[in-house]
Amino acid sequence: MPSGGAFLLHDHKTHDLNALVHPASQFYLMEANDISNSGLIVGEGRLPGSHIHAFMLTPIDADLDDDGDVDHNDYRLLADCSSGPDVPPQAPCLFADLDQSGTVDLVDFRSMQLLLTAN
Ligand SMILES: [Ca+2]
Ligand SMILES: [Ca+2]
Ligand SMILES: [Ca+2]
Repeated sequence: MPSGGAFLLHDHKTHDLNALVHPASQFYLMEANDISNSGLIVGEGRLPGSHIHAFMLTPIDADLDDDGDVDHNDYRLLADCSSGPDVPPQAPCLFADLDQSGTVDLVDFRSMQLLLTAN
C-alpha cells in the first residue's frame, strides 16, 4: 500500500476516500485537491503500473425516501429493490442503483452502509 492517500475531514473525523472507491476498481487516490459545494471531489490518483490521472468523485445520494437522512427506511427501500449481480433493476427501482452500475447489488448495500446517518 503506497503511503499518503486522499482524505476528507468532515464533522471532526477523517475519512479515507480510498475506502469509498468501488471495491473492483484498482484506482488508488493519491491526493484530493478540492471539493465543490455540491460535494464533487477532484484530485490525482493512478492505476497499478500507470501514469498519474486526475479523478473526480461524485457523491452518492443514498437518501432514497428524500427525508434528509440515511436510515433503516432507506435501507428497506434498497433491499426491496435488490436485483442481484446480473439483473438490471426495473423502472421503479432505478433510483436504488446508487453507483449507477446497472444493477442493485451488494456494492450498493455497502455504499449505503458507509452513508448511514441514523439507526
Ligand atoms: Ca432517508
Ligand atoms: Ca429517515
Ligand atoms: Ca449498483
